Amino acid sequence: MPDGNYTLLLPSASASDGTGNPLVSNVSASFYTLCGDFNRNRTTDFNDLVILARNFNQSPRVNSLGDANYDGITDFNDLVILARNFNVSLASPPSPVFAGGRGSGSVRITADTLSPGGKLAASEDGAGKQSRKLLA
Ligand SMILES: [Ca+2]
Ligand SMILES: [Ca+2]
Repeated sequence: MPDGNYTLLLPSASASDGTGNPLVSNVSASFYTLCGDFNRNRTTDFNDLVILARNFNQSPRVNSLGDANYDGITDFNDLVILARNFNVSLASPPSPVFAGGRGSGSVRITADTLSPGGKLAASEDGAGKQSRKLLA
């Protein structure tokens, strides 16, 4: 997986539990990959090199202990990976947007939000802020 920001988007209608109940709402999870970023601060720098050096030629090791290639050993191969990616920073991603655009999920309207003869207008702006207005 190339270095970068990723977002997993799971629309509520696309998954259900064992009895067929759909998800209550859309689910999203953001993550990133940056080879050599052992302390997970989105930058490969001297601090990552120190982590690698402290764990050099040791096993078993995990990524947070300098194992950049996930083979369980922190060694020269991991140092090469860090060196190739040294002093690289990865900016935080923008907010995730579902394929249908913001607001494509459902808006729950309950009886107590409506008055007899009233009409409820629900909307969402481009930044994801929801608003509801009772129309007379
Ligand atoms: Ca780092
Ligand atoms: Ca390794």
